[in-house]
Order: sequence, then structure tokens, then C-alpha cells
Amino acid sequence: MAQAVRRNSSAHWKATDLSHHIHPFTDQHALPGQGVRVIVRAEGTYLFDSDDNKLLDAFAGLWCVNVGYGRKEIAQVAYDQMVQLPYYNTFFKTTTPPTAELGKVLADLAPKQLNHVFYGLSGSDANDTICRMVRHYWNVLGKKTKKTIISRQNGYHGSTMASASLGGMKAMHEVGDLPLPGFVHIMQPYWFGQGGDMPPDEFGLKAARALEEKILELGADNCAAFIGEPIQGAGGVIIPPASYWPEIQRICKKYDLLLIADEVICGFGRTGHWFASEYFKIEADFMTMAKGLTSGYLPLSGLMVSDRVFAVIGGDKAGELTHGYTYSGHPACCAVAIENIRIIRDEGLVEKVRDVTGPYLAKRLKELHDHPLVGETRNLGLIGAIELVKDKATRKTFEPLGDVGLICREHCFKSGLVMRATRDTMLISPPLTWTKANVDEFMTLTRKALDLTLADVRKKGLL
Ligand code: PXG
Repeated sequence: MAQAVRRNSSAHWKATDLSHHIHPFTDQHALPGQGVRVIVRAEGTYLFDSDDNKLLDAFAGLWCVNVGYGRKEIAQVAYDQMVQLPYYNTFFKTTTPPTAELGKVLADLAPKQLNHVFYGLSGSDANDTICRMVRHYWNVLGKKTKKTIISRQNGYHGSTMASASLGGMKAMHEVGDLPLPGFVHIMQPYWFGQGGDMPPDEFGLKAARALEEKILELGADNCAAFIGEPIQGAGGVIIPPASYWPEIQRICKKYDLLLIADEVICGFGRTGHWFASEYFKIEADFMTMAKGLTSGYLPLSGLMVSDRVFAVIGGDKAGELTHGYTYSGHPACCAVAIENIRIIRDEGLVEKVRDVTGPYLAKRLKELHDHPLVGETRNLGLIGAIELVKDKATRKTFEPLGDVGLICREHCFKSGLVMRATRDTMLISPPLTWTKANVDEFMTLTRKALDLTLADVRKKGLL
């Protein structure tokens, strides 16, 4: 039976999928006309689809496969744990060995004030949990008006009602009448797109001070927390000017707001540091982790809670924390996370990204500045972006925004490369196992895709 299915696999899977599967972030009506791609296996940094195409994955799945594909050690750990104890809950004063062990591993790795962890299965549910904990914290302290959470336009924090409200993407708010009350947004620190003639550091201060303005408008007594991705990922790999985070930190301290660092993409070595909070010197009260925590081998998220916050929500006035998921602290997922972190550590991937592949990617990306479409390249470690613009000197974008990015993404696929586009910004986030040779291969494929894109853009009269 399995054999029969496999024989006509590609067409069969595509048709079956289109009949039943509702895809995330997809125009359901248009999909049948566009078709789906079926990924059937992967090894290292390469994907193989059901039509026998081999693709260099410059996106690590979805910003998550930090240790690369095909790690038998991780599969073995999952297998062993499932045989030993496939599941048990962490409610009712119970735990499992990997659940307990991972907490210690994470507390040792995370910035020093973060020593307590709550587990979920996705970045979205972790951020939802944070919203509840933030309110709970201020309620326990008797400051019951401190409710509003401030985040950024074009930030991404997940897809549940609360996490999509934290996010600042208009298109997401349109699905489900968001944001919910109590969630407001300020400008993002996107110098390339919005900085105009301002020097980056001056612009960074302006973007940070939008937080102060918002707090003064709402009243500090009504403001509970600020959340931000150290580097915005889905929004376009927006690396804030150096002046930004210290000013945000100062403002949060001054007005007594909790600071939440969403490290779902930035964490576990992506930037050449275990967490981008180290690089930007962010001292967060909550830190969201997912994706690279398990390299996507199994779903798991965690939120680290600071000693200061835990003293309150774990204190004698807090009562029961009536919150949790059936799979909070799932033993197989936690065992996989421990093994994944062991690999990152034993193979020196964080240092390699910081000292070797990150700087090398930066150097090679700069070579693209001679390309007529490229307005800027930027990266920190192995997270980066290539901005495609109509006019390099003025940073003027194409109209409508997004078409050129999609053309480029298609040329990437056809050239054997997976690179994501946000607007007309191409995004890079490969496995941390990339060597300099992988960067070279990526550059060759990228230049080819950019040249083909340029030809199309000229043909369409867009340039
Ligand atoms: N926070 C951040 C910073 C994220 O990037 C989430 C939270 C939510 O995580 P879950 O596990 O619930 O998906 C994310 C997820 C994209 C894209 O197109 C990015 C994400 C998810 C889906 C698509 O770049 N990031």
C-alpha cells in the first residue's frame, strides 16, 4: 500500500494536499492555480522536493534549523526518550528528567537575570503566556491599571489572538479584527526604509523615543511592558542602530515597564551570540525562545522569566498560576532541545558564526553593492538582508512594493536556492553549520537570481 502511494508520489501528494490542507500565510483561493511544492527529504543544508529538485536552504526551514538537517543524534535522543517515556504532563507538581534538565541548561545559557523557564510549543503561545504573566505580575503588585503592552509596527510575535496583537503587521490585524484592546504600536527602527537623511544613530534615538512619547500619551500608570525582537526577522531583518536598545532600556526603567526580548529568531547562535540580547546588552524581564531551541526537530518554546518577575509571580501573594498546556515541558521535545544545544556548543557553532561565517557573509554580501538593484546589504552573524530598490542613491523603492521581491524569490527557486522575500527585501537565515564554501555557493546563486530579476525588471519597464 505504502509502495503504491510512493509510485505516483509527487502528483498524488500535490493533489491530496490541495484538497484538504489549509496553508498558513497563503491565499487559499489562488493556491490551486499556483500549485504546492512537496519537500520530501533534507540533508545538511540541502532540501529535495518531490520533483527531484535540490535546493540550497538559505532560510533554515523557517529561521529554525540551526544545526542543519539530518542529525541522527537528535533523532536517536527523541527515539530513546519516546521509548523510555513518550509523554507525561508537568501539571500537578510533576516533571520529567529532560524537562528539569533543560531548565538548568537554559538558565546557564541565558543572560544572568533570567533563571526561570515556562514551556510551550510555539513562539506564539510563549508570547501569549507572557501577556498573561505581565498582567498577572502587575495585578499581584496591586498596580491594576498597568495593562497596555507596547510593541512596534511591522514587528512579528506570532499568530494567536494576543501574539498577533503584539505584532504590528497590518495584514495580520485584518484577519480577526486585531489588535485586541491593550496592545499599541510605535514606529520601528528601520533606518534604511524610514531614516531619510538622518544619521543612523540619531534615527535610532528617535525611534526609541517614540516609546517615551507613547508612554507619556497613555500615562505610565497604564503601561505594562514593551516587547521587541532584538533584530526584526519576518519584518525584513531590521538591525537597529546601536543607539536604539540602550535608549529603550533607559525608558523602560524610567517608567517602570517590563522589557520583553523576543529571541524566537535571534536566539541560539543566529547572530553569533547565544542570544542577541548579549550583543545589544538588553536586560530583559522576559525572553521568548522557540525555533533554534530545538532546531525545529520537534516543536518547543520557552519563555525565560527574570528573578525580579519571578519573585512576584512566584511569591506568597501570587496564588496559583492557572496557566499551562498539555504539552508544556514535553519530555521528548526537551530531550531534543538538550541534544540540539549540545551540538551547537560542541561544534562551536556560535563562535564560528561570530568569527568566521558571519564576517565572511558580510564581506561577500558587500560585493553585491555594485549590482543595479541592490541598495543595501546587512547582516549580524547568519541573519541578513539584501534590499532591492529602484534608486540606490535615494533608497527609493519600487511600486508596487513587493513585486520585485517575489520575482527574485522565484528566480532563486529556479536557480536552486531558497531565499525568502519580505516586500522587496531578500532575507537570509541559513543553518549555522554553513561553511565559507556554502556562503560562496549562496553568492553565486544569488547573483544569478539578481541578474535574472534585473532582466525581468527592465523588461517590465520598472527601472
Ligand atoms: N516571535 C518571533 C520573533 C517570530 O519570528 C514567532 C514569535 C512565533 O513563533 P511560532 O513558533 O508560533 O511560529 C515568530 C515566528 C516568516 C515567518 O514568514 C516567521 C515566523 C513564523 C512564520 C513565518 O518570516 N516567525
